[in-house]
Amino acid sequence: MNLRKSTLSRWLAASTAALMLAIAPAAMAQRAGDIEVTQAQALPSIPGARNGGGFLTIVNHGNADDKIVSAASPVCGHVELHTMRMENNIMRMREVGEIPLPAGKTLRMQPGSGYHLMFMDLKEPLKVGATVPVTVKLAGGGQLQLQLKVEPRDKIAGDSAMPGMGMQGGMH
Ligand SMILES: [Cu+2]
Repeated sequence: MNLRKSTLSRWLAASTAALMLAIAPAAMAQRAGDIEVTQAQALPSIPGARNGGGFLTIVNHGNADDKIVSAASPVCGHVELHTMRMENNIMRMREVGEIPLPAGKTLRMQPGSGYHLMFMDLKEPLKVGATVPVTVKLAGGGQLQLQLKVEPRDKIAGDSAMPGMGMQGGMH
């Protein structure tokens, strides 16, 4: 009896440890060194569109500048680093080689202007409620394994964004 009991409890302890090991890397990967992702979201793709947008809120807790140098995801052919701005009243996106993460600053990617991740050649549409696994590589050597939540536009970077701000560029 004693033997069976201790075998069972040992098995339970072992499988609990295995489960925790399986969960821990995903949870901890939101942070790599001084770089912490506090929000990871994507917009639902427009019907028929082959591209989609991803938006991160990233805090650089450190004293040294860092930058995003590349990103990848299994949901699409490849991920580009983009910036968006108004040029002669037309919204233009262009690819950039890197996205800067200045020391001590928070980068809040938002639809309508500035930096975003662009999912090129989506394998299937991005729908609200889905998650998009994305690996982000940093110049400092860090790597983030993220799960971007597909959410409606008004929920993106919404925790401290001011109402109406960030959308105005797209209205004119
Ligand atoms: Cu883009």
